[in-house]
Amino acid sequence: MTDQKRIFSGVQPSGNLHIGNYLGAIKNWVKLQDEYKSVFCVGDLHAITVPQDPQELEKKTIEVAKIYLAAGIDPDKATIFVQSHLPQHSELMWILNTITKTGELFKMTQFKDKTGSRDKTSGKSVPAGLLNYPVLMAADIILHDTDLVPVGEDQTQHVEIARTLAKRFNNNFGDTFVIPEVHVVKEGMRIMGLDNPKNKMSKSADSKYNKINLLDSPDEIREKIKKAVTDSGSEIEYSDDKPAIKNLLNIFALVTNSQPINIAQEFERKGYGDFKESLAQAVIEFISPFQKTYHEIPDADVKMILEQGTEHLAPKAEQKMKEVKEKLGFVI
Ligand code: AQP
Repeated sequence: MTDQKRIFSGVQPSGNLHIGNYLGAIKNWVKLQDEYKSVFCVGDLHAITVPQDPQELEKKTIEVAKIYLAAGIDPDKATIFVQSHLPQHSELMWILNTITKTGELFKMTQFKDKTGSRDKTSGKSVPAGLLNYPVLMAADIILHDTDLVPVGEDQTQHVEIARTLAKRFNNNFGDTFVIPEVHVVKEGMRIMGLDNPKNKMSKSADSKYNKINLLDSPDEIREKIKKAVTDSGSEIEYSDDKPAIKNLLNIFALVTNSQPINIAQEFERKGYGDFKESLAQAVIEFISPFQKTYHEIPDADVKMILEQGTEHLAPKAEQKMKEVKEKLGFVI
């Protein structure tokens, strides 16, 4: 099917994947792989925008790919690869850097969040890679002629930059790139931190009580949900006035395939204790089959699938870069 649309997305191996990554992104990919030509990367180049332990990074890279497979990404339908295995990502990023305005990057919410406590005014302690992260993400997306980018709601701003840069390159040098669209599932929304419903659940959060990892044991899950912050009062209500309970209800609904309002009604007359116990049970039941599959997949199989993914994508990526260089006037 030559006119099948393409999707591209990825996760950075920058820590333990959590249910926010799954519910906001990976779950959606599993559905979309039947409908679209799908490419999913493990974003190791993105991960090093903040310091990583090299041994951990290697381990996490395989772990993330294994999580994709355990979650249901089928290598017969979708291509999985490691970002750094295709040098064209970094090469295109440099070229896109030259048509990106620094002002466009300084206003990115993720950049502001990740540099919040650092010395932004002089930029002394802010790695340039953190600022240029969206340019690399734009290169990832447009290198593969992506039509749709399925991401969590927190990443929509970055897809917008990818659109801007693809359009700008096309305007300056002639039609080269497909203009990608963002694809966000409403239900996946933004899963917030268990320790603070104002910030999203995040791999790099300081506290382990921020997130439920996909590979957490049942005891860890129970402990984290027990410690999750709640709102003032004791009512279980699905309301913006109760952001902590709203977040827990969203998670409950997503893992049980139901509506948050219905769950709130079910627990109307019960206390936080009962609610949290039931939520922990629901999360454990949701995660257990995934974990069983995960532990059955050998690392060697993952490595082979990643190698095949790179081989599959390389010829088209090389061709695209040749076109880009010709348009720029590079001697080929
Ligand atoms: N809390 C979240 N709720 C819904 N979706 C989320 N995603 C991340 N956090 C949530 C989605 O997961 C995909 C992969 O994210 P990423 O690894 O590229 O980086 P991220 O968005 O920066 O995720 P983290 O967990 O916060 O990682 P760190 O802490 O390393 O930066 C994306 O589609 C994202 O939308």
